[in-house]
Amino acid sequence: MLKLVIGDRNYSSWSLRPWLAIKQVGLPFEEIYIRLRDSKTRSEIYKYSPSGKVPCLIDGDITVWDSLAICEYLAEIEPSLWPSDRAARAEARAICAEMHSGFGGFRHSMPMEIHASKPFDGRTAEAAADIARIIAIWESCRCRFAESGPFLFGRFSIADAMFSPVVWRFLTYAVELPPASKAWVETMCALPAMEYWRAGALAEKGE
Ligand SMILES: N[C@@H](CCC(=O)N[C@@H](CS)C(=O)NCC(=O)O)C(=O)O
Repeated sequence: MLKLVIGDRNYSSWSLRPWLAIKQVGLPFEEIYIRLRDSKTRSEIYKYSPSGKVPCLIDGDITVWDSLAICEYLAEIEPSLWPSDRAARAEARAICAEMHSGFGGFRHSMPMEIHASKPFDGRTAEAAADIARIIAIWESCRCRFAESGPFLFGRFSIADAMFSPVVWRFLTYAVELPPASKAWVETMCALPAMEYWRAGALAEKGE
């Protein structure tokens, strides 16, 4: 049985990505939850993850850390996690890599905080430029793949998983969206797995 080590649902945007991918393809897995920002966090994470960070996937004697590497591993088990068309797959990989390595201004000044409503916070010039680029990516995908389904490349893929924390951030910081992007955000919010994650984040607040 696969084991996925994750952090807080409210804050751990990196954990959400592979967690959503694994839920969407319905692979059975055991979830190991580690509370972040606690005196034991570091030692607990190092029991599983050599990088000292979550998420981390354990499959028998194989350990995979880092969200994108975990998603790639899941796609080896379940290839439908990437678009089947080579050009679409290349583009999906490119935007996932861009998400994984970029948008530092946005990620730094507008962190994932599902509990919160902060409509006026976080809009540095760098964050605004990142937001514009993210919306351009979503609009471009939705324009071209709308006929194949409601996700970025039609059916659900790792691209949706990699951008899933941005959904919560845009709601927290009340980012306005053009219609196609708004529809994609609504599709994502309606996924039972996303609802489950959000409910878990809200429950953490009461702990
Ligand atoms: N590049 C990594 C980033 C992972 C990361 O930064 N994880 C944070 C939580 S979201 C973490 O484990 N922090 C350790 C800590 O809070 O002690 C990935 O994609 O998985």
